[in-house]
Amino acid sequence: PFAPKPADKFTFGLWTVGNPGADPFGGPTREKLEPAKIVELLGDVPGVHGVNFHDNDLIPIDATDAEANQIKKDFRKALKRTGLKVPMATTDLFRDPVFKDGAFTSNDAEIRAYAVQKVMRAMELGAEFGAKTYVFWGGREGAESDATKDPVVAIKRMREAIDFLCQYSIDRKFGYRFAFEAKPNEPRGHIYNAVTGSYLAFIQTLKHPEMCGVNPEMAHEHMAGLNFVHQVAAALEAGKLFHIDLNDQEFGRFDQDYRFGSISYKHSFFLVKLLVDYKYDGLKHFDSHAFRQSNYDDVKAFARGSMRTYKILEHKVKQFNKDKDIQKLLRQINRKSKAAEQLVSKYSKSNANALLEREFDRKKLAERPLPYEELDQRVFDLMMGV
Ligand code: DIG
Ligand code: MN
Ligand code: MN
Ligand code: MN
Repeated sequence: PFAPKPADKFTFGLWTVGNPGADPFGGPTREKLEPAKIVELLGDVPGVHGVNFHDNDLIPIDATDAEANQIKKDFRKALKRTGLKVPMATTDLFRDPVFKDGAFTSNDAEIRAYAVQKVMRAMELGAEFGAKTYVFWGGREGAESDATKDPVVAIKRMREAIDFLCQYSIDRKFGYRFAFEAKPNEPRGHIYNAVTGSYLAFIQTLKHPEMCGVNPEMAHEHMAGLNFVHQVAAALEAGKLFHIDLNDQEFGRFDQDYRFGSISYKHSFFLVKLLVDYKYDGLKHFDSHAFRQSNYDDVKAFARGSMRTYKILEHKVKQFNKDKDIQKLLRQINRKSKAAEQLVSKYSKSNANALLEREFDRKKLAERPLPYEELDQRVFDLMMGV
């Protein structure tokens, strides 16, 4: 049981299962694999839907045209052999030193223009492989010292770039939906648009808000000390959950990009419950990587485990939604009142007057039982399989 299938739309980035295990205090512990080899590795893991890439995960920034064509040829062959799709593409606007002070928000107009050009070319590359979702993670859009950049100007520069690129996507008929990914810090001391909510606000100020949504990442909202499920709920409710980066993270740490469900079972359970209850049928991308100690066999176990964990939590959600005790408690804690609901559901002068006249027994209302200890322990039992 818990076997994933392509219809689950689980995806991995070339940079996730291909992560060679380096960290700020140590070099790589795994050999660097060519893109085609990474596709083959994912092909060995049953049930994967697709593989995503940054432009430079696939084509190194200094590759010659001949090298680029060879890489694409090998990559395409591996995709054909494994049946994997390429549903999402994105741009590396963070690794190269030219972006050391930002890309779209750089203080240098030449660099801002170069960043937009780089995205245009990367959108073309993604479209070549059928990607329909384009992610923007502004890893370098930020500051260490606010002496260096006016944060209001930074927002305007970001908007200028995105409005331009939306129009470019429309003109080229790429059919992309843009998904913005927030992160509060790292690698910059502070990153602009720090949380998913910031992007939900930013989208409303764009020329083409309809083609723009968000790509919330669990580790990133947890780094900001937020409840990831509530951030995703806000995106869902706004019809803006265009993509999601699943992983895990200890609160208050650097970006750990742990395997999904490996740290916080409860938050992961309620995230899957939200996606199941609201029938999210989008891509489920594991933006995470195996431990530095793992070899590539264990990386495959990481990929298998990511999807299996999700399927197990899906099964737990079904149990939760069927559990008699839990459902009875949920009915009990939600009190209906036709009269009260009618009054506030639609404003009218008469409703306003009636509401002002209405008597509320505050003391009685405050005494209504809310057996939340009872309820929360049912979740614990469920999670622990007792
Ligand atoms: C980091 O969480 C970012 C980059 O890996 C990439 O740009 C994006 C795509 O999911 N996530
Ligand atoms: Mn130190
Ligand atoms: Mn991350
Ligand atoms: Mn991510």
